[in-house]
Amino acid sequence: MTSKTKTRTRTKTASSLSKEEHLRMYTQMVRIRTFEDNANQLYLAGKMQGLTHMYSGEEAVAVGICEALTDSDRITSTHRGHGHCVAKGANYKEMFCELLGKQEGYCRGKGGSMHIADQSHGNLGANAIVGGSMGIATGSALRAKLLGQDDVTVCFFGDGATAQGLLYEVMNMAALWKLPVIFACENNGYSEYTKTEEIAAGSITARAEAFGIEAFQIDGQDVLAVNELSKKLVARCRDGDGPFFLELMTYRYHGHHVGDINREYYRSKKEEADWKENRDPIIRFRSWLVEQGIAKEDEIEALNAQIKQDAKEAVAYAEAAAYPGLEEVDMHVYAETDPATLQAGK
Ligand SMILES: Cc1ncc(C[n+]2csc(CCOP(=O)(O)OP(=O)(O)O)c2C)c(N)n1
Repeated sequence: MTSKTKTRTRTKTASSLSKEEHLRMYTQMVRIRTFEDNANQLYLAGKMQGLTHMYSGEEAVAVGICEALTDSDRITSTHRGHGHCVAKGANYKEMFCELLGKQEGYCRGKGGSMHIADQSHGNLGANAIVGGSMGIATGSALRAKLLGQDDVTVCFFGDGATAQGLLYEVMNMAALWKLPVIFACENNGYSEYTKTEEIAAGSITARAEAFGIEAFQIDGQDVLAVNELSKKLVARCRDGDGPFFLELMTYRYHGHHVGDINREYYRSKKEEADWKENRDPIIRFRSWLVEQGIAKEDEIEALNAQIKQDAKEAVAYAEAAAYPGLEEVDMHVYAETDPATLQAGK
């Protein structure tokens, strides 16, 4: 049965969350932006190996969804994964150590930006393969169902990843088996250097509806709207009512990756300025918090300053931290096996 796409925009009424919950959402969004600013500086200073894909501009998506989850719930992430990692509860120190290839990083420095994982908070990992985590997320949801556990898995991916056949295999299984998984498509308008409408025919939500999956399109720059809807869908997943599909309309401020500087051949400066000036998720939420009398400007400035300081200290810590020893080269790469057992075919 096909359900109609529901478009969600938040009404400007007061939210039912506590001051603490509101400020936590604000803090988490600023922590993502600040992490990214520092990661960009590390890259530009030649201190970070490899590339990184910035999440700035998309913070309300990761935070709105992850604030609806607990540590027992799982997420899978993408090549643009810093935002998901921070939003799911990761620490700056282990994250910066990971980006710089240091032993104290979440993956002992071997994953870097595009393979960062934080199992302690249920982040099953970023993935450099576009769409590559869709099977992992659906498998995680199948595990929960088979074991009778009530955790939910959120699968983050970009609009470009809807071109991957795997999505259609896993949506079919998830729908047939009523798995507790939420497919969260971050539609930032581009797949590398190509506009979404040039690579994706028809409607993105209709793809999920074809499998009988309830699908929603939502303003991904409105953290409260994303959080409100996510909480409802997570609760319904726990009740066996999953899966669901979300298309979150958002925008990335930087280039596709940190090296993508001259972008005018595929998108205009005017367009970038419009999103930054008029639709920024942090500025919007900050203004709303002040307007509603939930926080004062000086309180917000103090939070911003604290986050900046935390990042500065974590970067200094990571820069001074040790690299893994040579003896770690094949650690966590090969499974421990007993040759005698293997030979016996057991
Ligand atoms: C299987 C695969 N094909 C191609 C690439 C190269 N690639 C990296 S990111 C990207 C675009 C992804 O676009 P989207 O899914 O919309 O995510 P966004 O970068 O916009 O967040 C491509 C094609 C890849 N990493 N993996």
